[in-house]
Amino acid sequence: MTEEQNLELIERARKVFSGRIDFLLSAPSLKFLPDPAVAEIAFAGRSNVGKSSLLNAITGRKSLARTSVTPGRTQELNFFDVGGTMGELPDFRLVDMPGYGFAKAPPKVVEQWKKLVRDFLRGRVVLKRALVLIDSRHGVKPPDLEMMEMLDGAALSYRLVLTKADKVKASELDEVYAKVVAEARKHSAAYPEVMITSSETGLGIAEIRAAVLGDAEL
Ligand SMILES: Nc1nc2c(ncn2[C@@H]2O[C@H](COP(=O)(O)OP(=O)(O)OP(=O)(O)O)[C@@H](O)[C@H]2O)c(=O)[nH]1
Ligand SMILES: [Mg+2]
Repeated sequence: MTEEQNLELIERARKVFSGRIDFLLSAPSLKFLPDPAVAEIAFAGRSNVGKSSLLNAITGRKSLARTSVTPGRTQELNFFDVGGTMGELPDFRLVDMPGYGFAKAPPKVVEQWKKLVRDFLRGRVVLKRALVLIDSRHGVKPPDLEMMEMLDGAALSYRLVLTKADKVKASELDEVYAKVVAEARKHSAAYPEVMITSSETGLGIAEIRAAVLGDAEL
């Protein structure tokens, strides 16, 4: 993509995400999923990594997706319609998912979330991409690797996105970024480019918005 095309996509994404966005439904299990009618982009990552916050930052709405300081806030698959006019199908959908790797929830509940997320990611035909969020303070952890390997196996391509970049010093960020880029190279379904974001400061949000729109239009 040329610089000009990239700027054009960023501008178009700004417009799309400042238009209609509506919460559609919350699916506690696969039988409650909406009809697979339009493209979907899913937000995955460990509990508390900032999935719901990133979704809010991308859509420019403070509390569209519910966030919390307590890990385990999002417990269902939450669907958001982006674009489209009233009474018509949206242009595409964003899916906010429960986090993985949360040790404090009862094991049965953790197992249930894990199954829901896996089955969705593996079997959803309209899913174009997953975003796998990685905390800038922690880098790639074993549960992230497990998720990445699962996505490689399912051949669902994904973008690695560093979150909470505002929480670390520039030198630390450089270091974790280099490590995550090196990890991305080892995974067949991972994008080689790693994105850096902060939902707090807005860093990288315009770029990820453009990436999401580009992915949804594939
Ligand atoms: N400083 C800072 N804090 C953030 C950022 N993104 C999220 N947070 C905080 O991190 C906490 C968790 O954010 P959520 O968006 O709820 O995380 P989640 O990944 O959706 O969590 P679960 O739904 O529990 O899996 C909240 O207190 C957010 O305010 C960020 O970019 N910078
Ligand atoms: Mg959440």
